[in-house]
Amino acid sequence: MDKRKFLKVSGVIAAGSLITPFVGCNSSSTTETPPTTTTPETADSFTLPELAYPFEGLEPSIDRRTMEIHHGKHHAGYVKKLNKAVKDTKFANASLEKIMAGVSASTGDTAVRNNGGGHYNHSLFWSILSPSGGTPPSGDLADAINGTFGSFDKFKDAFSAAAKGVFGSGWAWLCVGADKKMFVTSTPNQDNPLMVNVVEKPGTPILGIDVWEHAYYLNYQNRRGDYIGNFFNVIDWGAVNERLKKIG
Ligand code: MN3
Repeated sequence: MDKRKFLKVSGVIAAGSLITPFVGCNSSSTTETPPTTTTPETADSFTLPELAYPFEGLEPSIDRRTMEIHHGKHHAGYVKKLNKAVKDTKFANASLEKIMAGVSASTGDTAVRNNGGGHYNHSLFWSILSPSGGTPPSGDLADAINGTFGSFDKFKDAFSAAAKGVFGSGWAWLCVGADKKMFVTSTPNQDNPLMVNVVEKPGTPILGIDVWEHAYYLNYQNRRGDYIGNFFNVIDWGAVNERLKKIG
């Protein structure tokens, strides 16, 4: 850099440094608080939903420590990574449902697929659990389950078998298909039946169980079957019925 150019550049820097204290003197609050104008592009679209019950509320079926880590670490991690993954992609500013419908099996979508699924699945999971759960379904939901599976016990067997049958990490689901028929299915990892480009049998999930080891290992270790059995003690069938009603 020649001397003349150097002086010109340093002159600009000097001018800039003179302006800053002047603004500070004029309005001290603007120098101490961060800018209030946050652009939508930099805002985190997805946030961790609060639980409607305390961490210990689902005991003894699901223990407090598992809930703390599962919600506060695992789910929070999916939310954080999802916000990062959608940035500057075709999924930026899309709803979670649109993202689920849009992800493909291509490697370019992997981060959005895994973390978007993680956020959707856990949000559903917390919402269908309740400390006062466990009372078997009634009304239209009971009729639909009985009509599809023959009885509530037969549904329970089918759902439990699907949950036990997940090899490694994944989820089992009670879904409603586009034909309005109920079915039980399972998905690996953080996939779910809303991912029409990914799963074999798409549908809208109304009940789901997380069978990743992080969902039960502290309390149940390798006894996944016991965890699945006790999961039925805390299912909020009213919340499941609300999800069924929304499908119409
Ligand atoms: Mn989980």
